[in-house]
Amino acid sequence: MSVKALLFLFLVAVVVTGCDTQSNEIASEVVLFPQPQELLLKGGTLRFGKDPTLYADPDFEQATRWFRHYLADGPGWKLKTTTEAEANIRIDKDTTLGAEAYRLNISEKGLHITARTNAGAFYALQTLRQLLPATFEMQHTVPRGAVTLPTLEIADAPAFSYRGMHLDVSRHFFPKEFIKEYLSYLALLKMNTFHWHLTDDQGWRIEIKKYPKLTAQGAFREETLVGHYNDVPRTYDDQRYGGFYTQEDIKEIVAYAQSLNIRVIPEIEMPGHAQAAISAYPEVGCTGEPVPVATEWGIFENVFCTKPETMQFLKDVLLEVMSLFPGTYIHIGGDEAPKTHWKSCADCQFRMLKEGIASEDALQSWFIEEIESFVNDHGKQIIGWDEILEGGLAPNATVMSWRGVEGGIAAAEAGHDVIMTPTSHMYFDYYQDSHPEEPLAIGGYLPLQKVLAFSPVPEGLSPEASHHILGAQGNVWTEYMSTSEQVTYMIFPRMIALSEVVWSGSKNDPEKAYSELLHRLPKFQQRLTIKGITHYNPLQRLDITFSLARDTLFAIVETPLSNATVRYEYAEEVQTYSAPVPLTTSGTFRAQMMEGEQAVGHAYSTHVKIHQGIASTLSVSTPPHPAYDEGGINALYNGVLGSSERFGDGEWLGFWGEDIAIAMEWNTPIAISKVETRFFEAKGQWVYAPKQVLVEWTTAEGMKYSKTIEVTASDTDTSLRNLTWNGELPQQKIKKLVLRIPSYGTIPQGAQGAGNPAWTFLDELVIE
Ligand code: TNX
Repeated sequence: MSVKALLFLFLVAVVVTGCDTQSNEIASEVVLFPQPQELLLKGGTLRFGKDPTLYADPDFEQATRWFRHYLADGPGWKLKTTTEAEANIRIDKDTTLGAEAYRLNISEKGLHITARTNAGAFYALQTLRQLLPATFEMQHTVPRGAVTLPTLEIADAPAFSYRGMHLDVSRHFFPKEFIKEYLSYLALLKMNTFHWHLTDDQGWRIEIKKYPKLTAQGAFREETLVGHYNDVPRTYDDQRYGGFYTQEDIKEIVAYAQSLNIRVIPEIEMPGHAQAAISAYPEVGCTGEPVPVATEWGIFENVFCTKPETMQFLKDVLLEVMSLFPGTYIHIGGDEAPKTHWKSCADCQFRMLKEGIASEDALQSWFIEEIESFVNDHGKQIIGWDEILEGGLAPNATVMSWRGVEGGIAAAEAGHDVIMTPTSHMYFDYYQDSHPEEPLAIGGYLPLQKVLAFSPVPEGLSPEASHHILGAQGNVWTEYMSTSEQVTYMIFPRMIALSEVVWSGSKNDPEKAYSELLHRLPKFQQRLTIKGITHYNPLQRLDITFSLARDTLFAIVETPLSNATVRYEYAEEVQTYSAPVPLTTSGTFRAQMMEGEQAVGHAYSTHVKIHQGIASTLSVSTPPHPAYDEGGINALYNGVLGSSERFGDGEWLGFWGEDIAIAMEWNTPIAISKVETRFFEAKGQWVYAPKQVLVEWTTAEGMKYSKTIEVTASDTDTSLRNLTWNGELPQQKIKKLVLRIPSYGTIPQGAQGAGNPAWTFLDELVIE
């Protein structure tokens, strides 16, 4: 641990009073999110009174305006401007500081902030905001009395220049008021970029004056899928749904974002995810056939054509978009564009012939480059999803690496700027807890801890390439979030962890950082609660792992805070958890957090299956992919099956595109009556089960046999496929069993992720 970190730990342990003379609010610690780079508590206090006075450098007018409103709206204080000598709060310019850096010095005499830019001054004020009581977030009808602040020195600056949050408003539409709310959350956590996903197959949400039907028609769908995409059969709600932002709305939001030092990056998806636009103007597609605005999720073959008229249409759209968004970046999508229509389209084929383009993938590159040069000519830069790397990257493009970090690495090494948003760590539409009552989500599993452990700069990247990693972003795809409450539930507290990664920096010891974050979290939760923001509470979660020690299986229950009590039920006994529980018979292990006799949070239950595989020595030819290896190979023979809703929990292991061989050996040969395992199948997330598995076995006498077994559909779960082999094994005792599991291969055309390698997810190898 560094000296700085030690000092910090010591300092946060010092309790400082933050009490209100009027209401005698209880003392609290200095807790800041994201954590500042340097914080030194001086041990004294400053009474910070009603109607404080301010002197600020005129360049910080915007930041101080925000603060004036904050004090007027919350505690009901007037912030009066005065002379440098008299002011309680002074904000001075220091040209030696970094662009977004600031210093905050609270002494017995007053507050002194220094910054180089308005952004730095604004972040200093966000820090001050978090030092003030959380109740200041509420409107006070009677102005609040003075508060006491700790004397301290903070020197702070962000680790990354790109600190982003995304929001998909196409799959579900969120009104302008909520977008502003969302922006205010970003500001509180010193995030500086809002990636606004404005168009997709399920709705076009930005008014374009030249093409009014884009919103008049393209912003509304006839109905929406109910439940999960994987449900069989799919059902729909029979409700017309939609909405859009007028250009006036957009201007208002952009101006509001600017007042919070947030740049807004609009995303206009092309050439794929374009069905809503094509429904409004069928002629911009390849076939000219009318199509409806999509009513379910997925990828669709109706993509923008490459004919001259469509290219002109897109440029016209972009012209209006560029005039509305003053920032440098325009996101043009570029992901998941099936080339089916391009292959049979005379216009696209003619374009290929004329321009000497060899394949449809290369045609996509041509398309992106054409759009890029148009955008560049207007003084702006494009960002695209990492698919834009395929077939050659547009010369000045910034890449958003989402399918993993590999695309980001390749782009950074080729000298392009990169923003890291891998599904494994940055997809806030994935589940965040494993209890069965968690609200329906797209799938996957991304607990808070994993977000906090993310390191935007991949290990081993050269220093030059590392400079191209601008930062990271949390993605909020809203297929399964129809209300703003669902959105806030999914982003809080994961966005807090993200802010710690991109502002405070990657964590050297993620486990320790997580435990510290949990201890600090209640202070922030209080602020969320006061603001009426729905959020997930990780302090009530249980983390249950099943682990082998000396051939015995143990259930280990961990609670976020060490003093929590857990009651468990297993083999018909109910007990208070005090140490790992040995599991000797198959059955259900249930656990529940308790406060006295009161159950807290949710009940967790796991079915444990004691089988012969547990006592084997198991090895795997290829390690699981680091993004999905939480349980380690232990997960394959620890008596516990993974969830049928969430691949990526501690029990599922993910392999990306590789064939896998798993060997199990027994010191004392055993008789086997059944071999069973399960594969996850979530095609929308590129997870495919293999079609067949080869089983090889060696008898005690050293004879070798093999057999190919078909993988079959599960009767109970559409997201699972089974491998079951029973009743056929010879009577001999077996000492070694090998399962050769081929990857499904390349994802077929027309499916989500087409052309990419499929993932294989498997949980337990049950040997009976
Ligand atoms: C993939 S991320 C998509 C989105 C989906 C998302 C769901 C990306 C570039 N494309 O269209 O909403 O997965 O997690």
